[in-house]
Amino acid sequence: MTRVIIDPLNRIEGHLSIDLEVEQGRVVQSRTRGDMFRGFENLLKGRNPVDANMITQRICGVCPISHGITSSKALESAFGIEPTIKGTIIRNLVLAANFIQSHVVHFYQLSLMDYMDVTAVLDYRGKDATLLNLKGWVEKDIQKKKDRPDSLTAASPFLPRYEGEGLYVSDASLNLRFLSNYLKALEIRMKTHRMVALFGGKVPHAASLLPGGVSQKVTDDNLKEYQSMLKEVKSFIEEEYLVDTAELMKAFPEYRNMGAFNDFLAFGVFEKNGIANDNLFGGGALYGMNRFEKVAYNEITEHLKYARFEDGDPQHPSKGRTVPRPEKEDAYSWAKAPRYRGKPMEVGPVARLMIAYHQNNQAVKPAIDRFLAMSGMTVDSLKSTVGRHATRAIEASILADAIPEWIEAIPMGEPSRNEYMLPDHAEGAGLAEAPRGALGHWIRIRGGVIDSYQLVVPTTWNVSPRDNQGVAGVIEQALEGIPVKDPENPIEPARVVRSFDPCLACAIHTIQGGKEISEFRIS
Ligand code: NFE
Ligand code: MG
Repeated sequence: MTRVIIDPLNRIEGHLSIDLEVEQGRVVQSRTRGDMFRGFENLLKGRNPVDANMITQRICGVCPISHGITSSKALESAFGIEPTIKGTIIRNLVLAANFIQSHVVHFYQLSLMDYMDVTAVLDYRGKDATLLNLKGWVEKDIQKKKDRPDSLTAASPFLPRYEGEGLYVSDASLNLRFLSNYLKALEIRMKTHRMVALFGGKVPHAASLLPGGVSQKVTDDNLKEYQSMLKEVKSFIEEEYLVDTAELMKAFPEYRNMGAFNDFLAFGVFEKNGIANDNLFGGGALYGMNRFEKVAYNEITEHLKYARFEDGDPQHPSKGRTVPRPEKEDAYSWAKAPRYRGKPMEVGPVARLMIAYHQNNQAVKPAIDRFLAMSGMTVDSLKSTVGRHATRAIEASILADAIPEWIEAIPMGEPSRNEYMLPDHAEGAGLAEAPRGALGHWIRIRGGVIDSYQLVVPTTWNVSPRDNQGVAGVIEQALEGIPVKDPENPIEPARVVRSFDPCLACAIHTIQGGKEISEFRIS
């Protein structure tokens, strides 16, 4: 048996390590360890309930909009109010731009380096100024490392990397296409951030999201600017992002059967034309593409046996507690283990798209079918390591298509926000989706302040440790059985884990305070 530890797994959000036992070249056991303790659920206690809106966004810089909207929903449900239609559509515009931003950066900046060969640029003989620029820089940086072997890196962040025979794309033109789009994606990310800021007030943490709707005005100017950036973003998605993920699926056929999971959960998101309960992506629990049910929200629990928190029976989040126990025996992760009807469930773009496919959702299924026809893939292949990347591109294209309809439906003369009154005693739940999957916030208000605030976040579902029955989490199960050809260069598990787009900042959302580690003086 060989023990393979990837610690930390880089190019993800937050701190995660992967601990594998490998026998005869295959993973026989895996553990995902969330390695940091934070504390947001606890620091919300005793505060004005509306603070949750701003504080939960600070859990993460990648999906703050989802936290801002989901906490607004939790507060609305506690306050007994609804958001306005106009406010709901504006939230959709902000959230859709944030989804596209998150998906694009995940594929191009965080994942593609597992597949493309950046050194292919050294053989580039064409005239594209950006590629020539990149080539010059890579050459210079590699030379610098040769001249000064003590320098830490050459051509970072592209190198160093896992090495081995045939690990990376060998086709020169595909490598150049990937590389050029890696650079273009940085521009697209900037544009999508601007789209968020137009109606969110700023990025990454939006100021305009409030219970009852939004505080931002809709004007001809901000609408036009948003629409013009959307046009550029949409052509990038259609001409580059969809094609690149299809090419990835073709180039790495072994990954079309690797890292799959079969049970899916989604809470639903993007109210069509701002109408409550009529979502572009519907919610549900789907088992193996055939058994489907509406989500029974009381069936969500969090297990604590292997998490670094005080033990207790599995609890629904409305009754959940977050009491850190760093030294607890057998505990190996700061992530709790969420379960639905006692089972681990994959959340995220694959879950949303598989549920839509199963429901024959006419706003979503045609886009999936178009991708399958263009790429020659099957729907099952989307539930895989390379397929997960494609589902994000498909989702981005669906959003880019849906946004103009929502804009048409904005009731311009109506208010963006309904008023609210702070209740003394109340409970509420906010249920929506973040780029990485189903997101829930549960609040209890006592004496006008927050008595309890619990979040169950997408990555917590996917990266969960074992539950009280010893059943492994989604990523842990997805890793079991996969090959690891070279334990010194464990690229297969890294690819599988990154395909889930984990964000440990979100998953643990709980700050270790008070301990001085070292002192720095900056002069
Ligand atoms: Ni920090 Fe997040 C998303 C949330 S986590 S990125 O998407 O909620 O899984
Ligand atoms: Mg939590």
